[in-house]
Amino acid sequence: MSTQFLNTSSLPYCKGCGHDMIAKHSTKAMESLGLSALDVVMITDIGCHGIIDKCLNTHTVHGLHGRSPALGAGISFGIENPDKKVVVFIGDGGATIGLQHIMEAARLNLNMTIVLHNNMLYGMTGGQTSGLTPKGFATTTSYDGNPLSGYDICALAHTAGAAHVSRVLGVGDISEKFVNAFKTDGFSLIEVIEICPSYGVKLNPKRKLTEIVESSGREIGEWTNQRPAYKFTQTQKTNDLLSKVSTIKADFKHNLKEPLSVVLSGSAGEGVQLAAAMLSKAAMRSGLDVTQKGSYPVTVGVGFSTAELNLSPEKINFHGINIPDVAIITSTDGLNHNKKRIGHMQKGVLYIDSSLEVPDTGAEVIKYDFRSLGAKNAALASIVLFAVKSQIINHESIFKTIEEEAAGKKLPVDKIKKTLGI
Ligand SMILES: Cc1ncc(C[n+]2csc(CCOP(=O)(O)OP(=O)(O)O)c2C)c(N)n1
Ligand code: SF4
Repeated sequence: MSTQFLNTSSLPYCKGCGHDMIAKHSTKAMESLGLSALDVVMITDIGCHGIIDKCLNTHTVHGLHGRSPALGAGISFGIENPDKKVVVFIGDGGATIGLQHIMEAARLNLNMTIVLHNNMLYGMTGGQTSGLTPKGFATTTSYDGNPLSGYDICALAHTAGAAHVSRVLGVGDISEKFVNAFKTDGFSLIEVIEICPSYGVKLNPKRKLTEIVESSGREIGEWTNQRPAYKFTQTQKTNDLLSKVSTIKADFKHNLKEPLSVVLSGSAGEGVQLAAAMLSKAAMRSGLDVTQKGSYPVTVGVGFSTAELNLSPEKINFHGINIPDVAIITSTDGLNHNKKRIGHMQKGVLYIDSSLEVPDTGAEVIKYDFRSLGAKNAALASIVLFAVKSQIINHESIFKTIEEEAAGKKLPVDKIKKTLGI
């Protein structure tokens, strides 16, 4: 296993960027603690500091802006081996955006370290003020100096309950400061005050880091809380979530030679998603692989309801559907929601309620009066008709699925059988 954490000494930052020194000294600290690269999960955030990922030999995860502490927390919860380390790299911008995530990790005293790259502005997007920009520090959104004080993140994390918090000037070899943070049992945060030459230096010429920190009323130092690190105490653990997923035994056969995409669409409240689920499960018990995705407005009781299904004799690696092979439309809402892509169908089949005007399409059109069975039964009737006409799966597999999976829902199976003559 590699004991070297960085795979290059030429890091991808602008010349003189404080991030360079943090990357080198923090990884030097990990090496000096005898950690091996694969003992460490590094979670990086959005921002210039985050482009370090590719230079690390550790496990790396790149988070959304401000969310790397939440990812770190999740990983920390899941790690049982105390010899593994969770280290989060974040900028002052990300720390502002995700402040609550940092506070929660500190409050719980989770086993993880946050390395806060405080260059006092948003580097990657052009030098804007962040919530940690000190009072008086000039940025591209406050040329005359920030009129407000930045958050004192060390005080916040300390009062939230962090085991170890430190504020360090990014000058000289600070690897020992990192050692103190990394060897903490519980939550540690190390705020390194550093500078971005591209914006910070240009906008604040001749200012020294020490003077910037002092004039903003902040102290360099470390603060501790004597309290135990968070321990996961839940007694009934689920080790493998997949083991809880029931498997469907294939007790029917299918006639599908290649993947088929199906869009079923009608109106909200008319059982479209349930019918799609019955079709999915019937296809699965016929030995097919299936994906199902539902979409409907946030106001779930009105408007369209669309289900997108992929049925395949092989493993499905991509579940997106642009132009479907089969469209099944049971109401005006469903038609309006899918008119455009039905118009793009050059082949395939459109099953459509006979009350609807058939749009221009290259698909074969099969009309049926699904709604004559009642609006709430139209979607179910349509998938049965699809099974009967296409012969891809045996329609009996749908009735068997309903019997086993939706018995309590009193679906009108007999009525559908009678109407369709099966
Ligand atoms: C939620 C969110 N808001 C804004 C952005 C745009 N954005 C990308 S990088 C960045 C600045 C990053 O600054 P900082 O976190 O201090 O890191 P630095 O670039 O200084 O290392 C911003 C605002 C984003 N990606 N996500
Ligand atoms: S823009 Fe600033 S923070 Fe980003 S790499 Fe360059 S010097 Fe560093």
